[in-house]
Amino acid sequence: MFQPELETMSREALEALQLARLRTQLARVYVNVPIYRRKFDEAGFRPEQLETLADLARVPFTVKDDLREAYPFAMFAVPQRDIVRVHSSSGTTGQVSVVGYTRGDVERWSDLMARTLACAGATADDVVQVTYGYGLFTGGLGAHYGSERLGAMTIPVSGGNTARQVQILKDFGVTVLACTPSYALLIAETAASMGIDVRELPLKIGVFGAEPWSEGMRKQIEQTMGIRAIDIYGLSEVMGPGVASECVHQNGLHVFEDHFIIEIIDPQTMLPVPDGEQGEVVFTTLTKEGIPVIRYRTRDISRMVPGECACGRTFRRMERVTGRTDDMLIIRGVNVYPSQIEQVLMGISGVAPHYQVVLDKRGSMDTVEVQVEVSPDFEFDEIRELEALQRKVSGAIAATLAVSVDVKLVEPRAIQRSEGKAKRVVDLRNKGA
Ligand code: DLL
Repeated sequence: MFQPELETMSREALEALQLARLRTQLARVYVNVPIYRRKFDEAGFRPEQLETLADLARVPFTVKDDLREAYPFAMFAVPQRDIVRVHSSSGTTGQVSVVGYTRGDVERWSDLMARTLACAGATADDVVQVTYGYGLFTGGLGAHYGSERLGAMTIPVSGGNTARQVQILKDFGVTVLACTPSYALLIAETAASMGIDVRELPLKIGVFGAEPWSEGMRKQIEQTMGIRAIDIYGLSEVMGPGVASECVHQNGLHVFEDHFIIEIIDPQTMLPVPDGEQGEVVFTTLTKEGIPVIRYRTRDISRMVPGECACGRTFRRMERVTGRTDDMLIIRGVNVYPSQIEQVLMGISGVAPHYQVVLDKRGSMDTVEVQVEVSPDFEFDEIRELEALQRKVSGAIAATLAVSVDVKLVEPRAIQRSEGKAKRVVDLRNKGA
């Protein structure tokens, strides 16, 4: 563990720490951030009314639109001269949210990312290839600072140029790869085409995140690369990567609760769900100075994992994020996340882990088509086998998700590869508009 005294704190001590930090944080944002003052006033809440952690339920939520309206800097809680770094969310539509870090924030973030890497089993002896993008995206610099803080040899490659990624992986004796899970697959695929078997390289750990991925995808990556693949989670608005991470037991992601309070709510009623049930993840930052967020609705769907973890960390665990409420498809009344479709596909031999869900319109009817590549060794010209495989895939989706969708098998490499976050849903419904 990178900070064992903090990571194994008793729940009692942890909750006392959270309460003290929460009080300070609420008082600070009330004084320094007009948007929070207005929201608290409208809700009739004053920071000094917070007596227990449960009182947090009385504090208004913060949503993405608050940050968008505050674009670029209106939610910063410190004078601009105290900000030493800016990142932004990777929002593809509309205004992005901009986040600012004080020197102290960068310090704490580095610690939390060192914690994340240690959680994954990395030490100062490791060689870490940082393949998350460097830039406004938080992935690259976040992992970079954490790796240096851990004392590992850090290779700042950033994303892209996949053949070079493979070369470095091999030549530099890389032991830890940090990138999105979908890019890890592309790296493995590219290595194979270069005649390199990743399983024979020193690589042993992957710290993968920034997009939803299924257990099936994990197995696939672990087998193809001969590594342990660890799920790491975070978001720019809350800090970047380093909010929660799996440990080597790979059973839920430990939320770094000394810095973040997690709540799971029902997105319709906005009330907490019963313990262990699925809902929208909400975070409150306890130590962030630049841009603290209070009860920030992430739109990510998860649930808390009950029980203690064998690793000894006392931080509670959240289950892998299934998807975002924005990405949820409603197919003939059934709610489906792309990652659930992925999980089904991963269990079928003959198809490759490359897929896209295409939404379109036929007349006034919405249509959903799952496009998935057949495995490279599959005979694409064998029409009968192709049809059989197609029936198998749609049958498996219908059986598991209780919804029937059109399935189109495509040739190997027909689905566009991504060097960062994979695009799983393609929406063609308004293409003419
Ligand atoms: O993706 C931060 C990050 C970088 C996390 C590198 C992990 C590794 P954003 O670009 O702001 O920040 O996107 C945040 O990505 O709300 C989730 O929807 C999704 N996401 C992040 N990690 C995971 C994960 C970074 N492990 C948004 N599983 C979040 C599923 C994830 N979804």
